[in-house]
Amino acid sequence: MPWNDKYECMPVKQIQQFQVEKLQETVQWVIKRVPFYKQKFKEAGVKATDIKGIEDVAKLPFTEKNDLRDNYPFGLCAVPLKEVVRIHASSGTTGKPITGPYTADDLAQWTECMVRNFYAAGVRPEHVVQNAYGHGLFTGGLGFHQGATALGCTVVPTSAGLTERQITLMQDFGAQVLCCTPSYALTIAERAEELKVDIKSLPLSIGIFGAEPWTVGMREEIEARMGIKAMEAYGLTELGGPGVGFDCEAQSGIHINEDHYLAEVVDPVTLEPVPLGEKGELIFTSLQRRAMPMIRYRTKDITRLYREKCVCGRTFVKMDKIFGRTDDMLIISGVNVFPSQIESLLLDIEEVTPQYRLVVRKKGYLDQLVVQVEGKPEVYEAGDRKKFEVEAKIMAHIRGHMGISVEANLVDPKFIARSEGKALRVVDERPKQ
Ligand code: ADP
Ligand code: K
Ligand code: ZN
Repeated sequence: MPWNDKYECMPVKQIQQFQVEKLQETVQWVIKRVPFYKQKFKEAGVKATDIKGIEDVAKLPFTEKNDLRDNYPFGLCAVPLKEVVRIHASSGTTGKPITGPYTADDLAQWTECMVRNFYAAGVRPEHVVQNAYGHGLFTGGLGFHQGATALGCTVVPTSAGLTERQITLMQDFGAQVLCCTPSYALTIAERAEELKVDIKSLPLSIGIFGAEPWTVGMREEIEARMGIKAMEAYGLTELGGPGVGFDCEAQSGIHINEDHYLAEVVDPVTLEPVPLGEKGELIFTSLQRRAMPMIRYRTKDITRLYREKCVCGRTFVKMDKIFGRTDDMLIISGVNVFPSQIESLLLDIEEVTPQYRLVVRKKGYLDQLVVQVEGKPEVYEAGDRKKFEVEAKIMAHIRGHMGISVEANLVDPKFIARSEGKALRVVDERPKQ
């Protein structure tokens, strides 16, 4: 049974009707309170009353990350600061940060979404939850904290980093649940192996991982090395943080909390809606947030949405694992390449570890992709010939599946920086234009 079956199992027609009502409310809310939206809706010539059915969302203007940057810090805030009880922020890699303000009701909304995430992952009040997401401005730490606390779990807020201490506390407190990014889970697994601590023999049995793209291959790797079920958490600061979507025991797609978030997929170039089941850019409209609601926010995440009867009983629409971000897409010899495609091909090769990095360089007029990956210890022990053989194997595997030529480099053990949060997968060494 889901945590909140009234909504999580609501018939599709009914939940869509609910979404239409909440969408009208949200549109009215922002038009009245945020000059930016008032102007945008005026330009687009739409009013809240134009929304009659769920498909009418397509009449509304999009919101982009730059709109948040341009209106930093509180230009998109729909309530006076005295009604704001928390501000999170996302650093982003370039330019100004963006802010995520919350009213008290927004915090409750977020907590509800996170409790559903924990519950669907199999977490129960009697569990000890080690929360190794970064605590601070990043939404991961406090979002997971609130959800596990509200569920009644025993929460251990380790935050990210100090990996050996994570392992010691995991043994001492007997955590059944670990929350962190998938790349940090791998860092913890590796450190435990080096310390000869067998995580598989510990009580740990559930991981809730998210905040960065990871492939099914990576999930299987983490599950095998830690002896756990690795579950998914999806979200972004602009929509309030984690809690937008989560996976269930079927582990076959991420249910979107549809009573709180209206999801669409559009063609990233034409911005036209694509049919259910087709890949494109994911767009979200928040339906119950008040401090900074988002209208048709362009996530830059590429995935597809689909509806199917799920074994868990939830009726919420599902999305595939995030394939990549339009930001991270590389164009190599005219072919679009997402880091996740390389990741899943590397995980097929038994002689290498999942520690990798992609370096993009300019070679003449062409972009060249260098895949740096660490091999397993046996490869280095066997000498240079074995190393060349594995490199050739990687290049052939990638060429065979993607039709592109890359350079593969087996780098020294520990060459790739270990992640404690979001892993850096792509290093762009091309001259800035
Ligand atoms: P920033 O934009 O600074 O990285 P956020 O924490 O808001 O800060 O990041 C949100 C982004 O993280 C999403 O848009 C998505 O690209 C990625 N993300 C979050 N959860 C997942 C997940 N489960 N799978 C893949 N990507 C994810
Ligand atoms: K175990
Ligand atoms: Zn399900």
